[in-house]
Amino acid sequence: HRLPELLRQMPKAELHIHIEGSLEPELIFALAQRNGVAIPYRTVEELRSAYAFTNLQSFLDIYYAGASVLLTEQDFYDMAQAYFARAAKDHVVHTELFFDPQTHTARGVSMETVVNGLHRACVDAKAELGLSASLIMCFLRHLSEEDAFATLEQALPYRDRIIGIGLDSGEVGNPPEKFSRVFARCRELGFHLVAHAGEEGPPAYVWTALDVLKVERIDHGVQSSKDAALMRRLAQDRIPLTVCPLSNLKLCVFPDLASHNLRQLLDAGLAVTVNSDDPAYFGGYMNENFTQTFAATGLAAQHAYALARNSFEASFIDASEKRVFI
Ligand code: ES4
Ligand code: ZN
Repeated sequence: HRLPELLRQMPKAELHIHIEGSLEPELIFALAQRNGVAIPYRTVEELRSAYAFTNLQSFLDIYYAGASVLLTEQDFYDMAQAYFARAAKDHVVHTELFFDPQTHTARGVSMETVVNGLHRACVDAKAELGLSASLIMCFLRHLSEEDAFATLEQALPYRDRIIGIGLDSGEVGNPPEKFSRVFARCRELGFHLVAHAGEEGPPAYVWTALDVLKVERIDHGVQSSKDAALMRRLAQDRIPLTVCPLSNLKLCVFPDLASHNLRQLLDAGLAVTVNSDDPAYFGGYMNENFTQTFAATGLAAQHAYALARNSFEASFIDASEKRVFI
């Protein structure tokens, strides 16, 4: 059929992908063996069968355990390289990767190891796949703002390899304003700013991500449809939402894809994008997110064009280069 073919073939940017969430069970096992790290699963199938989530926290527990096999610069390179190869097949031509340094520095892996491995994979992706890729460092919101400040300090020697700062991990009980001081500092340093908000948390967290943290994009933001004034604000200011339909499905944010509010957000004039979030855990990369969501919600070709255009418009590509895509 023509619509799925359009969805698969159209060039697109992916703006919401946690690189640690692209670690497939096969690679987790290979790295565990390479590094002599013990994991509490005997087989790839046993690990995959543990991927039955009821909410965000039930996923995060397994996601952080999976990341524990990453030790060397080559591990980070291999993980990112596998993602880039897979994304290129889905006609992703630009991507902005989240990474969670605190997950690694807490285990004694240095910031240098993490950033060097990921950055080298970004450079090679451009040369070998024609895929442009940049890095967004996320603070873990279940940890303290003091811990985020220490992480920022460790990252400063690599600031020219990091385009932006994000906020992720368990949302409810950890509102954006918990990180107001460190985000103000990141803003002074000239980083782009984004934050997860309104994934499981209330519209109030989207408001404070915008007005206190002063982020340029909202990651997820699907709970915004519960607040009409917030919807008007997002539309008026064309604040991008990086929506992740299969993630929302697997974490039970919506009972099924047909109930997803992607169409409602688009129809309200919001700058919505479609993304994969943690594709190894949520059962699909970019094209699966597009084809399954379009099939379930009855979106059409004009929505596909809008979503692709939005993904480039919402990206942190330089304005001069952006014109090539839009
Ligand atoms: C995440 Cl789906 C999601 N939400 C919040 N934080 C995350 N980190 C990785 N995936
Ligand atoms: Zn996310």
